[in-house]
Order: sequence, then C-alpha cells, then structure tokens
Amino acid sequence: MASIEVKVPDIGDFDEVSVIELLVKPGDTVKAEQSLITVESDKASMEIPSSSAGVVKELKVKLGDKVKEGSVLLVLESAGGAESKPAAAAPAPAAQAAASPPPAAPAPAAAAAKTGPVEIRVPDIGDFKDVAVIELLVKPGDTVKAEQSLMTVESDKASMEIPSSLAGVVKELKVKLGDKVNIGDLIAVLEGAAGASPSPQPSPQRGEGASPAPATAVAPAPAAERTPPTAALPPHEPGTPTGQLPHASPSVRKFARELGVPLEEVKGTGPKSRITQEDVQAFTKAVMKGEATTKAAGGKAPAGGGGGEALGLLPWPKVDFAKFGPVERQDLSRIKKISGANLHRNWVMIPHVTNHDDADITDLEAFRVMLNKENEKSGAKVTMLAFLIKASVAALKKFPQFNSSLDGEQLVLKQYFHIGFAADTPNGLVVPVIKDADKKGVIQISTEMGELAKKARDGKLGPADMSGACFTISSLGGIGGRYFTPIINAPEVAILGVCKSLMEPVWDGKAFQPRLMLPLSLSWDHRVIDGAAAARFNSYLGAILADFRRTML
Ligand code: CAO
Repeated sequence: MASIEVKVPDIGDFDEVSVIELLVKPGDTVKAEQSLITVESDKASMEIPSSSAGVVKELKVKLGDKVKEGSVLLVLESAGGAESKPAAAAPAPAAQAAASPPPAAPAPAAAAAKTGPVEIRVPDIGDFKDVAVIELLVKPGDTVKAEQSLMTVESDKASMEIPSSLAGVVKELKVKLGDKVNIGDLIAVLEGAAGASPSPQPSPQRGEGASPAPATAVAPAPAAERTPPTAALPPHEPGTPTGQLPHASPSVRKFARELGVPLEEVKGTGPKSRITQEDVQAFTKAVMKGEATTKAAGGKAPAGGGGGEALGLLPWPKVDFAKFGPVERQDLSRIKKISGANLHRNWVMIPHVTNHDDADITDLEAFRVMLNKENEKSGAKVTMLAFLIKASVAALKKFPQFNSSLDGEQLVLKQYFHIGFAADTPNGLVVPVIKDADKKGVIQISTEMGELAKKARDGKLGPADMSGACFTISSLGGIGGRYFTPIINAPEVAILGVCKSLMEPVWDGKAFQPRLMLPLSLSWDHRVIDGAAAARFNSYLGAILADFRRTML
C-alpha cells in the first residue's frame, strides 16, 4: 500500500479556480482518470480527474476552496503502489491539452479593429475539436463589450464561454445552436468595433488572465496582421463520466448561485437537458409563487392539482377507468376548483392539530326549542349554529391568539369578530361571513345566516359576503357523523368543526344521566397556538355551551 497525493494538474491560464463539487469522499475507490472534483472559473468549469487508481484516504479540499496547479486535492491509498503516479507526473487530459502547442496563428486584430467590420473567430480551445455551440449569448444588433461572452461551447466534460476581444455591435452571427466549431472558425461579425482588448501575447502558457482568452478578432485584413490565438481554459476529457454536475454553463451556474437556486433541482430544457438561464428564472418564479419549494426548504408545495413529482412522490396514478367499467367525466365546478386550490394550500402549509371534545348542550337545546316555540308565529328560527357563533366569540375574546393571523414574523391580533360558516351548496363549499357577531344577538345571527345560506345556494354570494372572517365554524350537525378534522381557512389560525349532537349517558358522580352531547373538533395552527391553549379553548367553549351565563362572568 502506498499513499500518494493527487494534485491539480496544469490547468493552463487559470491561476485560481473554485472547487464547486466534490465527486468522491474518503473510502471511495477511484479508477485512474475518474473525476475527483469540479472546479470553476468565471467562464468555465471542468472536472479534475485522478491520475491513479486507489482508495480515497483523505480529502484535502472542501467546497469553495480555491485551488491552482499543484494544489493537493486528496490522498489516495494505492493498491498497486509503484505504478501510481501523481497527476503532475502523469498529466491528465487537461494537462495534455495545456501542453499542446498553440495552433498556427491567426493575425492580430486590435490594431485593425477600429475600421470596418471585424470577424470574431474561435480562439485556441486546446485539444478540443468539434465542440458544440450550446448557447448563444448575443444576437445581431446587440452591443458587446470587450471580454463579453458571445457563446458557450461544450465538449463531453467541459463547457466554456467564448468572449469577444473587442467592443462593438454584433452585425451578424455566423454560428447557430448545435453547430460544431473548431479553432479559427468564424463566430460573428462586429461593426464599429473599438476599444479592443490588448492583444493577448502569445506565450507558452497561452495568454493571460483567469478566463478563456477572448475570441480572436480578425479584421478582414492581410494575414500578416493577425495575432496568434491565445488559449482558452484547457479542459480535459477523462474516460469515466460522473454525470453528477447539473448540466449548465458557468454563467448559468453563477446566476443560479446568486439567486440561491439549487441547480440539481432545476429541470433543463436546453439541448441535452441543459439548464438554461430561463430554466433558472422559471424555477425561481415557481418558488416565489409557492408552486414549488427547494428540497432544502423541506419539500415542495405545489399549487392545487400540482403533481406529486415536485414533492419527490410518485406521480399521480393514471388509470384508464373505462377498462374496468362504464364511467362519466364531469368538469370540476368553478367553486370546487377555487376552494380545492385553497384547501390544498392550507392543508400543506399549515401545521394542523385537531382537538376533539364534547359539549353538554342539553339545557341550551331546551332553551333553543323553547325560543323557537315562542317565535313560531314570527317564523324566526334560532339555530344551534347561531349559539355556536356567539359561544365562539366569547372564547375568541378570552383567547385572543385564536382571533389572529400570521404576517411574517408578526401576529396580527384582531379586535373585531367576524365569523365564517361553511355552507354546502350544489356547486361546492363556500364560507359566508357574519360580520361583527359580537354585536349581534342569536336571533339576528340566525336570520342573517339563513339569508346568507340562501344566497350561497343560489350562487349569489358576493366577495364582500365571504371576506374578513376571523374564525370559521363548519357544522355537519344537520347531517351526521361524530368528529372530523376541518382544514383551517387561511389566514385564520383555527376552525371549529361541529357534528351531530347525541343523547349520551354521562356520569354525574352518583349516576349516569342522559345528556345531549355535541361533538366539537377544533383544528388549530401549531405555529401560533399550543396544545394546552387549544384544550383550554375547547373546554371554555364547552362550558359556555353548557351554560351561557358564563359569558357574563
Ligand atoms: N346536532 C344535531 N342536530 C343539528 C345540529 C347538531 N349539531 N345542527 C343542526 N341540527 C339540526 C337542526 O336543528 C335542523 O333540525 P330541524 O330542521 O329539526 O330544526 C337540521 O339539523 C338541519 O339543520 P341545517 O343544517 O339546515 O341548519 P344549520 O343551521 O345547522 O346549518 C348550514 C346551516 C348552512 C351551515 C348548513 O345547511 C350546511 O350547509 N352545513 C354543511 C356545512 C359543511 O358542508 N361543512 C363541511 C365543510 S368541510 O367540507
């Protein structure tokens, strides 16, 4: 067993590059030529391969580190020992690229650039032949600065942007997406070119600066005036593909980093599923609209009807139901579509907890029946729901955090008491609102509820009828059932579900007594309310329903 240090090979002009991805970890077995890390400059990214096979003993770099030729990347335990050589001694393809002599020189351009149109050509891109144009970063009519990137080219393993050596206006683009280009190929014609960057000096190290050399500018001028091309970043073509780095150009990576977008979560729509700047923008928009969140944010929250793929779940099953028997398809009603999307958001975004309890409404129901008898002639019917609204107002007054909404890191405590009630209509669920329920008696509340419920059934509720609620009651008491888990109607922080009251035997300390018990289900937002407060709220509500005189205390 021999320990060997794997170092950054010759990476051409690049002084310092950032480590943007670690492709191996201690304990991994790597083959010779297998990519170890990905590094990136302003303009290009590339993978650095291992010069030897072995087991990774220790990583000497971490994400964000700056490395340059000769920096130690990791220590390998080499099983073969002697046959392994450090990268510097056995140049990786990158190093080989850097070592190849610059191709025959096109002419210098700077001097001639100020007059007439200027041709911009592909500079020395090392060993790379037939690299594909995967992104055009300018179009005819664009004004470009010297050093501004004109296009991105890509080989199997590296991508790089080709900058312009001159400032000017793009008159004509001579390449299109998917074209294969080589050193010296014409990229574009610039007009009014001026401010040429200093002619890169030919040198064994291929020019200066930490970015690929500017595309060679060639004025249609005598060949003698041409300058030797300078080197682009010499990428490598290691034999073992790793495929771990999202497929995107350095400028798109930089853009994504600036926005904090995790590129590995972005779906590329470019050639070969390449991630474009538009893909990053679309991803950002989706997150802003709440249609997606990053994995780091705890998963996705797709809008109503969103696919489970965004949550990392299996896609929704697609079944041809007609295979199993006759079916009929119906479009969802407008109300169902709207309420569905809202319910979905609320269910996903609010950490719900539901407390169940029972309220003894024996005396209250007797009172209600008596009232209704008294008012038989006038036709004004008092409903249990009206009492529940009044009781809820009393509980909201006692526990003000239930009458609040979250606004960022603040709680908005409301000093008004507007109570929504869920109403079942042929077209779906709606929630009309009884405004200022604290200022109204149960008879008035019952009358208003009857009017609003009729409007709801007739599809005549206006936005004003359905807005401003502080707390909602969903009553299934007229239908049946015992308990359920109502979904909070955001931005409210709690909702009360009510089911059908039943006569039950209740132990009074001496004997079982028949009592009319009303099942209550209170769902609350755990970001705002604690379990103990919820239990107290329910218990207080029950006490009021058992004896309304308590509201006077
Ligand atoms: N226990 C026992 N009986 C009850 C009761 C309860 N908790 N609540 C109501 N009842 C009785 C009423 O007294 C009435 O009986 P009578 O006709 O003998 O007087 C009967 O049930 C029907 O009441 P109702 O439902 O018409 O009236 P309401 O005031 O209770 O409710 C409204 C009005 C609009 C809320 C209701 O019609 C409705 O739409 N409920 C459905 C709400 C809903 O869909 N919630 C689920 C939302 S989540 O999908």
